[in-house]
Amino acid sequence: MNIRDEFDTIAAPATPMGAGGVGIIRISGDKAFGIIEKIFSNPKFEPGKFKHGWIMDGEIKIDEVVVLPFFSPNSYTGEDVVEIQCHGGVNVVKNILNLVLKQGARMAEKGEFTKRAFLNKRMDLSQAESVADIIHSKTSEFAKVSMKNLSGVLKEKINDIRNDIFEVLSKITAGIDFPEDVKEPEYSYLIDCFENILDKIDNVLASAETSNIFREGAKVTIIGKPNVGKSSLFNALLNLDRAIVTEIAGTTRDVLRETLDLGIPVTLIDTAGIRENEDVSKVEKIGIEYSKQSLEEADLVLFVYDASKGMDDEDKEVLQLLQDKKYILIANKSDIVQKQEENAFYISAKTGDRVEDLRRILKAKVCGIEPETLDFVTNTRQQACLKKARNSIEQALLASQLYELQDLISIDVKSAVLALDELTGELLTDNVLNNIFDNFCIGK
Ligand SMILES: Nc1nc2c(ncn2[C@@H]2O[C@H](COP(=O)(O)OP(=O)(O)OP(=O)(O)O)[C@@H](O)[C@H]2O)c(=O)[nH]1
Ligand SMILES: [Mg+2]
Repeated sequence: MNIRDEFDTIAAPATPMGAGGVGIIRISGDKAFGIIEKIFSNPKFEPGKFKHGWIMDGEIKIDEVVVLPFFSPNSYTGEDVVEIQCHGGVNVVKNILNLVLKQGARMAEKGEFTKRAFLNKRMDLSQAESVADIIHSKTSEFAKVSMKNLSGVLKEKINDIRNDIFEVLSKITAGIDFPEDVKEPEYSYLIDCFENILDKIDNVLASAETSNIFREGAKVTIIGKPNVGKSSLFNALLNLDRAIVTEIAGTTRDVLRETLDLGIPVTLIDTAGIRENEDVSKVEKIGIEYSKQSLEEADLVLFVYDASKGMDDEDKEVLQLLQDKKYILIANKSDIVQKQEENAFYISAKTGDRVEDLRRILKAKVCGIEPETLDFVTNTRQQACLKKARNSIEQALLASQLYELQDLISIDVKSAVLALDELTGELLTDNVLNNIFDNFCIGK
């Protein structure tokens, strides 16, 4: 995708191509009104008023439509925009789009409408990126928090940090440029400022892991020795009879994966019971190997043992495999035990007792913080920019503690500003920009 200096007029279907109630074709650019006037039966437009009429190919009626005019700069892209709402059939949309292209529009590339919105300063880059997040979000909660980004929550936080950095930078620069008139700022003042800024950056970065899990989802693997009720728990959490459950040890052989929507998309993984003894068949052995492999990719492990039998040496051997993993210790079959130990989470996969509690705990463990309390998200690109800014400010802080020349300190402070400008899109290369908008779909 190229960034064009002079924007030509672009068009694309804004709704997915398929049969539907309505189809929308969006046109943006200087020629948007010129084009619609040539193909529409009722072409006198006023701001805020939609028009009803026919799309015409010469004398031939193509479709009965409603046209929505948006006059620059009050539109999504900031340019003149026209939206044609037609009947939602693939061929109707195609026919109208072809007419629009024939009149001089060019087919839009992926994300080009949003890119124009960004280049025309209708939104900053964090907002434009949240548009892609909203489109691609796997859960409704992620869509909600992305919407907060779109309304500018992250943008405000970053601007606030940037202003703080800029203020220090101005004071240092004034001292350097006008040594006779302006005293250079005290080092103790600089140290305070930098510490303050680091706190603010850390605050934004604190939600990074949660943001990533929100976006990518998390993998939760159920592990334990045979017959403890892993597959029963898998089914109970999913509320679905998905895995085979029997009283025979070694029932599950393959790794089973299902999506569990907890607000964050969780991939729940059921595995073969792990045991190391002579009479394990070839097939079961392979299953056990898979179980161990799927441990490696797990963000969180549900370690299950049979509470009615207590934790024995075989359970402990499996537990050994979890040394560096985040896990929850689950004592299953609570319906047939008398006494409960304190350090495990008692549950009955069979009766469903405490399954709902487990879902809640699981979500909290995976997220780190309650996703409902999240009021913005960051993506890995933004996190990288923030970390770059953080490093520079940390350098500046160190240098200030060592009373280094303020001229030198200002170099780090400037790089921090640049890193934040890269985040918001003030400073961007074509490559970065194209990468971002390639994640969009046509028509957005
Ligand atoms: N009483 C009771 N029985 C349970 C519970 N959960 C599972 N069971 C029984 O325990 C047996 C084994 O259950 P599974 O879910 O197949 O156990 P698993 O850990 O997947 O076993 P493998 O796949 O062989 O490793 C079955 O007979 C289940 O009905 C429970 O909470 N209470
Ligand atoms: Mg099983």
